[in-house]
Amino acid sequence: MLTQKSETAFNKAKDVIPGGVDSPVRAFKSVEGTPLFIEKGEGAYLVDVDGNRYIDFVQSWGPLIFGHGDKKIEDAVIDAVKQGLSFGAPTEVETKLASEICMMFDCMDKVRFVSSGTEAVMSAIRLARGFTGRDDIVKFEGCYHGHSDSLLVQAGSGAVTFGTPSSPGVPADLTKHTLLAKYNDLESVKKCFENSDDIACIIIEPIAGNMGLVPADEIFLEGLRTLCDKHGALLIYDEVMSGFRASLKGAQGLTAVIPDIVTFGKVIGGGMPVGAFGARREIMDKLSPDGPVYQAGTLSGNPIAMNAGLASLTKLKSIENLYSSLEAKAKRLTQGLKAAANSVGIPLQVDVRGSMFGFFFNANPVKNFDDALRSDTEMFARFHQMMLQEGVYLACSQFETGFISTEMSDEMIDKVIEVSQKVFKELS
Ligand code: KE4
Repeated sequence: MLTQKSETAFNKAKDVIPGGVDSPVRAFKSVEGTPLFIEKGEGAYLVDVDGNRYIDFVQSWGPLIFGHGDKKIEDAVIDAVKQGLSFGAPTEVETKLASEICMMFDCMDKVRFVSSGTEAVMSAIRLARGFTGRDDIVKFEGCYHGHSDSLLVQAGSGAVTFGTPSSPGVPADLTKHTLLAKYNDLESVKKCFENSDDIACIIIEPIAGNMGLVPADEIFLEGLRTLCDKHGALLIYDEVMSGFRASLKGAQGLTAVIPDIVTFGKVIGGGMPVGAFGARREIMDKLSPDGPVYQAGTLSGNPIAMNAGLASLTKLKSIENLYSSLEAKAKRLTQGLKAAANSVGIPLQVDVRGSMFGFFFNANPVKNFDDALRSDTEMFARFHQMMLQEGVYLACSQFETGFISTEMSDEMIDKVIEVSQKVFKELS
């Protein structure tokens, strides 16, 4: 693939945007080569400024479950734009989307919209602290919940890719309230409750996607629920990534353990900037203007984004067996990659949850962040670069998750597997 125009564009971008990107993971720092500048998306494909086409397993890091240029979502946005871009006043479409979401989750009577996953999680933490009157929170090594100060501690995703899990600029005075536990390790969580009687909440990605794909064990989630009930803390599921991706109900479609607060993002906006957080009435009514916990946003519930989200959600609900067919494709891909790698002696751990898939260059199963860090990131970087040369656009970090969209056919998946056979052979 010739990528001269991307290289030129990247050099220009670096003059006026830090690192040339508006979000660090896009800089390709943990893999080789120059980030591609994208001209357009078409169904399952991306087209870069040099005219190269790639099958897109990133889908804007999750939102585009229907691929690029979905007609229903596009039409909803175009119709909404004709009414005006933003009013800073309530609109009925916000109520419609809120009702659609609340009726899907037993734990949710109300939901509030914001403009990003970071904002949703930051607000959920403040709400949990306000509701319980406590200051400490428990998070897990390797989980990423956006870049608000309290949570940028031993984060996954971009932060760990750069090997700077706890970012400069975050006051120690703040992060002393953030207790770290080990994913899938209940003893480490019990220790947090021994060390603090001021824990407002536990926040977890119930299906971790920011250390690579690492699902929580059911017995582990049950243990978290029991600990929260015993100590009067709230359980927050961060489903910004897994929401509407692992199943129609996200992780909650796959576990019997019910959280107190849920956060969303990505798919819920259909590709537009949307985040959300919801809970039962007694918790949500603590929020301003009815309650004392302040939270606000100029473009929160923006009608264009709401219409995109509503079109996305309506379509998700209308397709029979949507997630079983997406999961079948995720399994087809990962089993094919595993067989191709193993056939030349390269160990590969793979896993799927609905339309989410992950793989680790690792000889052992990955159950937590320490396991994930033992993966061969050098091998990952070379694999990523060689697959890109063959027109396959994978997440540019070992500590991310891949996605299947409805626009991907078995033939496309089989072609990717065929390409990987060649690449693994060269790598071995
Ligand atoms: P945003 O603020 O990026 O919309 O959402 C933050 C967030 C919160 N919670 C979870 C579980 C998330 O995965 C994210 C964001 N995910 C990353 C990709 N792993 C976004 C990509 C990026 O940072 O550019």
